[in-house]
Amino acid sequence: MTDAVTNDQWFREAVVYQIYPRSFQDSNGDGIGDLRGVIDRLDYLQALGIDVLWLSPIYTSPQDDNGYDISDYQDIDPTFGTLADVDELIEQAHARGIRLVMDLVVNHTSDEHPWFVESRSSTDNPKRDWYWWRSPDEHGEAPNNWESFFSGSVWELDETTGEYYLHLFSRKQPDLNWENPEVREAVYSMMRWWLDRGIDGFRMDVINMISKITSLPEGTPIPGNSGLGDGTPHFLNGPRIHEFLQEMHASVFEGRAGQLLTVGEMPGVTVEDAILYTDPARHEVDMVFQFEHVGLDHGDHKWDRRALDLRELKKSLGRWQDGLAEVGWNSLYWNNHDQPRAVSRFGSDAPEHRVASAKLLGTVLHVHRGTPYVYQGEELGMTNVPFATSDDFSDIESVNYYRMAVESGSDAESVLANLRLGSRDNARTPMQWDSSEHGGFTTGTPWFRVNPNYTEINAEAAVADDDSVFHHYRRVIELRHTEPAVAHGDFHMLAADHPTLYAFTRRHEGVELLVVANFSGDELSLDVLDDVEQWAGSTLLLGNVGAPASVTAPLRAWEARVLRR
Ligand code: TEU
Ligand code: CA
Repeated sequence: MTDAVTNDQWFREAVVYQIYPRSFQDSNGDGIGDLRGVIDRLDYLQALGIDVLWLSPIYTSPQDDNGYDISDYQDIDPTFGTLADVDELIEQAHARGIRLVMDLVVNHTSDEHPWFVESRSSTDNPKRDWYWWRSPDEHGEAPNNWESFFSGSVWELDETTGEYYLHLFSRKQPDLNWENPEVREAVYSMMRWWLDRGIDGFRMDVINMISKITSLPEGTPIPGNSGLGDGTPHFLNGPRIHEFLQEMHASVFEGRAGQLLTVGEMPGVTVEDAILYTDPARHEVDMVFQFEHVGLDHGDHKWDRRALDLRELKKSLGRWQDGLAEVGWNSLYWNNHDQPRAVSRFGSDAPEHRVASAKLLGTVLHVHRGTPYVYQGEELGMTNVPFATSDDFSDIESVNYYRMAVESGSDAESVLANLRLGSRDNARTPMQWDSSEHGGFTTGTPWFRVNPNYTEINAEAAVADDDSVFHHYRRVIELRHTEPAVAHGDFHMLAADHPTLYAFTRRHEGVELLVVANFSGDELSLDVLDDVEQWAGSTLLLGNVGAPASVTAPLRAWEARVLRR
């Protein structure tokens, strides 16, 4: 830790690794990853050099959305293990200098959570107001036209009382009513309970959706979408969101010893919002996950995919770097359990380019200013999956989209093509540990088929090969720990208009770093940079395709270099 970092900004030098427990490592042969499996792989994570582990949800859940539908916040789903396993994981992680961050899913619960079971039982139940109940409109239909993130209306008619409840995600994920102070206190007390148990913070699921405009106004109609509309302006970054987050901070985090981490997942967040959310003086969250750069290859709707223009990517990420330069802090990610695989999306998964482009992506991302996140398998250059038919998909979002799109007359083949590019299932196939059956993920039948390329792309092979994507990630993570300019330097984008060169500098206390990366399979001269000759005598800190002829020589296919002077 350098003097430049105050104790509560420790995360500037940290790298986070995300585990999707269901797909990480099965330990008991039931085909589903579990906590024992995570504990068994801690040495692997320590070798990679990460500082923080973020676990996707492991709480009791009907698994309608793979655990993002929680029916008991203070117990563990038997699929994953027990509370005693979590205690052991905390202890074993801490023993290796790794902090543990848990997923916090409190925009909604499962419909099987006792709170909702009570709430739906009658209109005068004390917990009725814990969720969003509304009478049918004057035509006996849903209270408004909002479209759910998982297709269809956000409203579900409940037979018991003849009223509708709101669910922004699946009908098994009813939204909690944060207007009710009892709801907020129940959540805060649950969070305190987890921190008391020894965890080191929370990744807060869709946390910028908890404050809604309480009149729930109609959304702007979505063309061709059977009467549904876009409700997002009425629940993203809503009127009381900052108040709620400050209250949470005061009630849960204030005065706690230790180095905690809070990251808010915030679809639709702007740079201006993020400055407010992450300004340390405002006591809301340490950083946010923003979605701008992962929306650049979407058309009007998530499922209309279009080619990514590198200039757009640089413009977007560059704006976030500039916007949070003085106040606040960025999260940096290409991948998580909701996104297709980075190497297939931003790099190239063609056999001749996969390794180089995966390393390039790691280099570029990790040398930005912000806290980088590695999603399981990214450090191996795991790719998208060759899904053949609609039956190969598992995720509720993909399955619903396919059904609805085909029902409403879309061509099944083009729907499938969109799914192959954009489905969250690309990220959710099991971790590829070795070349044995099912990639060493399970001795039983895996809940989801392993990507057939596991025979070549797997952790055992990568750890044994000093030139692998794994060791490159290890080196770039180490760079954040050893080179203060990576964690603390300023950021300056270069050649913003160039279609294939990603180049920027970082400056800190008399040291300057230059990152140059060739996002193409063609050779690329660095002459497009104004003063490239000034870097001729600089040191090559990190490269990805073997020693270059000189530090300023033309970049080979998918080559990236980090120079220091
Ligand atoms: O995701 C929130 C979210 O808005 C999207 O990333 C979502 O995955 C999808 O792209 C909608 O089109 C979070 C979780 O990360 C996700 O896994 C959950 O399904 C969702 O919230 C509900 O809890
Ligand atoms: Ca298991």
